Amino acid sequence: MPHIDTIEVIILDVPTIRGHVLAMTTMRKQSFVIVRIRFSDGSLGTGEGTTIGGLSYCSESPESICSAVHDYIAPLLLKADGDNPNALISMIERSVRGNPIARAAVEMALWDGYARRRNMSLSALFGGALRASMPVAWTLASGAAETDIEEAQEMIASRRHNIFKLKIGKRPVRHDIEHVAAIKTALGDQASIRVDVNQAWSLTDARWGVAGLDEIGIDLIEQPVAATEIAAMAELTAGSRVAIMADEALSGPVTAQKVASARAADVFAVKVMQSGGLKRAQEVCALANASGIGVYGGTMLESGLGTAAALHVFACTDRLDWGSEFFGPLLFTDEILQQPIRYGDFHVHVPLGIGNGVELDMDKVNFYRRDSAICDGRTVAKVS
Ligand code: MUC
Ligand code: MG
Repeated sequence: MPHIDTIEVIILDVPTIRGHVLAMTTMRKQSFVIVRIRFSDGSLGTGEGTTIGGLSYCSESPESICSAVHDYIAPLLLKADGDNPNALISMIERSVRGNPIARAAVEMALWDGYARRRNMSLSALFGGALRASMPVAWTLASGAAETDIEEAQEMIASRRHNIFKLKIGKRPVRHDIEHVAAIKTALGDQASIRVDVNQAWSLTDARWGVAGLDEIGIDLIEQPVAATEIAAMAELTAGSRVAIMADEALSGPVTAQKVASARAADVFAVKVMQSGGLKRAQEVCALANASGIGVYGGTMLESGLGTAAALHVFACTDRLDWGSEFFGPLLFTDEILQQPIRYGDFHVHVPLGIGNGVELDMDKVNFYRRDSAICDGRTVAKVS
C-alpha cells in the first residue's frame, strides 16, 4: 500500500498572449497552483487548481488555494493510503468546506498517481474513452471588435477554431449587442458564435439582451445573470429560443441538481475546478444527461496540466453536445509541459499516455514559480 509521503504546492505566474477582457477583470497573466503528491513507492501524482483574475471570478484565489492545500488538506493526507482515492475524497469533503478548486487540485493529483501506478491513462481508469478528440472553442476577448474579427479569421483559416465565445457584460447592453453583431456579420456562417456575460446583467438587461442576441443569430448565451438568480435563469431559459448555459451557477452536483430541477439552463458548462474535482464533474455531467440538459466542457483557463486531466474526463462523458473550450494552454506566452497538448482540425486531442498523459517541464516550472510550500509532516516551510 503506497502511502502519501509529501505534498508540494507551487504557484506559477505565466503572462497571457494579450489582455483577456472579461466583465469583471482584464487578465494579463494567469496563476496556476500546481500540486505534486509523492507516494512511498516513489510514484508521483500531479494536479492543478486554477481560478481567474484573483478573487474577481469566485471566492478562491491562487493564494487561498495554496493555503487550503498546504495548511488544511495536506496534513489530512500524510501517511494515508494513496490507493483509495474515493476514501480520500470523502475524507477531504468531510473536513474542508467550500474550496472546490483546492480540493480539485489535490484530487487530480491523487487520480493521476493512482492511474500511473496501474500503468493506465485517466480515461482508461474512468472506464474508457468515447472520443479521442473534441471540438474546441476559442474566446474572443481582446476588447476590440476589429482585433477579435482578425483573430477569428486567422483561427478559421488555420483550422484551429470555428466556435467562438465572446466575452460581454462590461459595456452597456446596447453596445455589447453592436459588438457581437459586428463580429457575427464579419464571420457569417463560418463559425458558431456564443457569448458569456459572466453574471453581469440584471434580469431586465437580460430580457432584452437575450432577444437582441437571438435576432443576430447567436447560438448560446452563458450565465447572463448572477449565479444565485436561479429563478431569473429559469425565466430566461423558458422564454428564449437561444440556448441558455449555466456556468458560475454550478459548483458541483448539489447545485447542478438545483439548477436542473428548476429548468434554469439548457446547457451546463461543466468545469472540473468549479465542480470540486474530476469525480464530481463526472457526476454533474451525469445529472445533465439524466435531465435532458446539454453538456459543454468548460475551463478556468488552466495550463496544459489541468486541461489534460479535464480532457480525459470529457473523453468519457456519454454526451458532449456543445463541444468544449479547452484552449487554456494557447492563451499563455509559454508552455509548461514537455509535450504540448495537440490542437488541429478544430479539435483538441486527448493526450495519450499514462495518468493525465502529460509531463511538466520542470525548468519552466522553476522559471515561473512565485512561491512554493512542502508538507511532509516535518516541514511546513514556505520556500520562495
Ligand atoms: C468563463 O467564465 O467561462 C472560460 C473561457 C474564458 O475565456 O474564460 C473562462 C471563464
Ligand atoms: Mg463562463
